[in-house]
Amino acid sequence: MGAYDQGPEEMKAYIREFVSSGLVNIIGGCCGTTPQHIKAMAEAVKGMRPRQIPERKRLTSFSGLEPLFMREDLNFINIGERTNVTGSRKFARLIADGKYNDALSVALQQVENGAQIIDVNMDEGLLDSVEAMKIFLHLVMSEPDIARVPLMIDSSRFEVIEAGLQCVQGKCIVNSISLKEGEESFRKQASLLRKYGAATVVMAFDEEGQADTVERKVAICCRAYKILTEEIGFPAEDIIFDPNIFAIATGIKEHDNYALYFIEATRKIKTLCPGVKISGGVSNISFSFRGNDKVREAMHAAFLYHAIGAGMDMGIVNAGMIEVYEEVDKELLLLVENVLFNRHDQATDALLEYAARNAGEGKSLQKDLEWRNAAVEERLKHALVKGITDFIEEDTEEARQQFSNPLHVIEGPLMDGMNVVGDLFGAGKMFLPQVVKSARVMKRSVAYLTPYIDASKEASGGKSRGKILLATVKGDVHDIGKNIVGVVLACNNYDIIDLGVMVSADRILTAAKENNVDIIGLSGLITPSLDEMVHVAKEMQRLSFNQPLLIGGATTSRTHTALKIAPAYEGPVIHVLDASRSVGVASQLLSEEGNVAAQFVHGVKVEYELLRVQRASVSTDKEYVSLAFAREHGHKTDWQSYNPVVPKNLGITVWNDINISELIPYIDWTPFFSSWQLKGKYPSIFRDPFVGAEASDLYEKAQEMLTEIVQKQMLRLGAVTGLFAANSEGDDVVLYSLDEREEDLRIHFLRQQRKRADGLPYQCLSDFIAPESAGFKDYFGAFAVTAGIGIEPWIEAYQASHDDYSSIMLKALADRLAEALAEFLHEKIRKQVWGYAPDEKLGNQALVEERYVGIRPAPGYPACADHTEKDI
Ligand code: THG
Repeated sequence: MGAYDQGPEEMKAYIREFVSSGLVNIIGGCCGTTPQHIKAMAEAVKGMRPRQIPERKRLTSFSGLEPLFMREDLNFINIGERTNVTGSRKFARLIADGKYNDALSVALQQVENGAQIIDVNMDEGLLDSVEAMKIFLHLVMSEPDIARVPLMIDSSRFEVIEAGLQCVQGKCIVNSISLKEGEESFRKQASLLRKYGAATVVMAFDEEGQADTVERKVAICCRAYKILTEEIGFPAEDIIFDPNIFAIATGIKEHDNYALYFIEATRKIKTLCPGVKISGGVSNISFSFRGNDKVREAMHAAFLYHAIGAGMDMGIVNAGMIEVYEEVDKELLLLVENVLFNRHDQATDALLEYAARNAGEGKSLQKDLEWRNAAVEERLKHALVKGITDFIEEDTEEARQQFSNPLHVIEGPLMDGMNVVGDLFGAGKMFLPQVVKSARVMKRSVAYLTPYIDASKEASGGKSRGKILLATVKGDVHDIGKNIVGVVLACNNYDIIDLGVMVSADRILTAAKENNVDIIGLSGLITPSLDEMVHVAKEMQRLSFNQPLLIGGATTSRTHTALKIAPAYEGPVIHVLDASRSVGVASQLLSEEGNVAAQFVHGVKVEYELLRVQRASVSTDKEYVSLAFAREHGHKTDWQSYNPVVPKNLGITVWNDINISELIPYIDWTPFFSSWQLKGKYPSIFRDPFVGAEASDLYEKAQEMLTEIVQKQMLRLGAVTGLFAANSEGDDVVLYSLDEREEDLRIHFLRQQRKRADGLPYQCLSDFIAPESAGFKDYFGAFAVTAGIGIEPWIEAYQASHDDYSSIMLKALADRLAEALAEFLHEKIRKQVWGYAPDEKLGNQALVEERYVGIRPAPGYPACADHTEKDI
């Protein structure tokens, strides 16, 4: 409470009111507090009880710049192991050479590859570990892309840990303390960590050394748990036990059960020590196979799979190299699990033999085709799951001859295959491009069967699970996401009525009525679509619709849906986060089972109501300043010291002779992957433990299609640029005619009005163009591009051959090419046409990062949010 402007008596009244409202825990005075004020505070609260702090379920939580909450239902947490001088030769060399900045990139790579925490270890004999820890952590803290994740300070020397604790912000994890030097030292260290507010790993060591049996692991952890929670007051959720992962398959018989013991101990500790988490150094397990990454990764994948099942919560891993359990070669997996579970005496030898055999090449072609020897049902299933179209017609024909009814081919092996795909996708083990490829196989097979089915006068296709109407709303032309949802739903046997893009509320609702649809789904990518969706919802209310309304697309959110769309319509309104959720949502909504649908709808209603209440309580009402005030406090440029470069060519240029092949180097690939719902940055996405393989495959297919686009001239480009003399006039920019004598056009920009900190300008793009009063003309450019001319016949052809994969691929590439064309032209303008940066030399990455001089704001985006200016 500020005391300057309040006398003690005034303050007393305030405090009484606040305290009785139950909102205040602690009272204190800041500026201007006098002893009288303090006395008044004491008197004000005399006889009052402190607020009862509500009981909250305590989650394990850590933080970097961002918090990391370990919810019960949360997946396993990856801790990056490579910033460890004993765990990575590369990192060790960089630190030894004092190349700390390069060493930082090791940390960044771990984060980009999915590490949610970074383990830092500087324990090396020749290193001043305290100093190295300090320098490195300080650098990490200044790198927000790394510092956003919590840190794990890894050292067996407590002074290194303490030095580290003094460098980090947020709540980190100490790795580790233990009972190896007895209880007294353990207590002392734990109490100190408590003061620093850190969580800690506790190794299963005691005065006798490392615990290597289940009994000792469990006993030591329980002993530590008792001391920590009962004596030190260390919160259970801040304790992470590490029951020791040791190398197996070492050839020493005593080591053969180490994996089993860890897993068993994990299970026991989790029940005996409520609230704690379990971690371990995963790569330790495979030390015997150093040099054979394939075997090591398989061991890690299998070990994690079973250890997580037993309750392991987190692990120190090489974040870029986690194999998916399901993806491990089955032969290898069996050998690995025989070793992990010590199933027989020859298990290690068998794995060693495999490792020797597979030291060199990957799979042979022959092996790739082995699946062709299986029964036809299996082949169909395999083709579906793997998305292979090569043999689909011949296999379908063979199946058709075997089955008494062609419909049974669909209802049998094809649906079985699609169910596998659906399950894997739903579980996050398969990714969108794979699903779309599977759908292509399905459609090709169904198309082959359809004439036979018609001939046998059966109803066509599987039994429909319901009719869903999809549309991109009026004002929006984006449809890649919506098409994907359509494909995913269609291969789950929903009938899809896709009205395309730019669809008015009226058309949507008329079509919904005519077709008697079960669900209406709206999609949108740009901000104005949100208002249009609200409008559709209102119309549904007015016209007494009752079907569920699904909301999806890049601009949409659960919060917006709950706050703005759902209140407009009494029927169910549900935000669908991405294509993988659409099937789950649709199947619950249309479930005929008991009250599944009613319960689901009720659940969403409650959730959205909660969101609305939360929003209302933390008033997010933004404060705005008046336009006059904002204008007065705009960005001030010293025009007298500015000398605009006169463009070499003023006026309009139509670009007719750009080749698509010239644009390829300008493609920004990251959004391409995100349009396929693969999350990650190009190129590190290729090393992503989850989507890496799929991303590589997708990229390869994209390259093939780009070659085809160039060779067959599938797409034509269109581009117009213009450079004009200009002056600003308030928030407007006036463009002059070519002779620069008269005003030709006026462009209107919006000025920031959201309240900013004192001294910060309320900017408008016009602030960056010289006003007439500067005494000279400034310049302004504009452009429009497309890379989609001639795309329609190709899309139609793909659709006709049931190839959604290629259809989506072509659209996604055309989108990237349009962006690349903008990038390409902007560079031409800077270097040649305007010519203010003739010597600029930037690679693609630097262009993506906008490291050039000048900006390229787009109408509809924050710098000039007004879409209506596009017409001008
Ligand atoms: N428990 C706890 N902390 C730990 C461990 C543990 N910290 C260190 C270690 N064990 C976990 N970290 C690693 C890091 C790397 C490797 C193994 C464990 C590793 N590195 C490759 C190798 O040695 O073959 C190096 C390859 C390279 O140089 O590129 O395997 O158990 N609490």
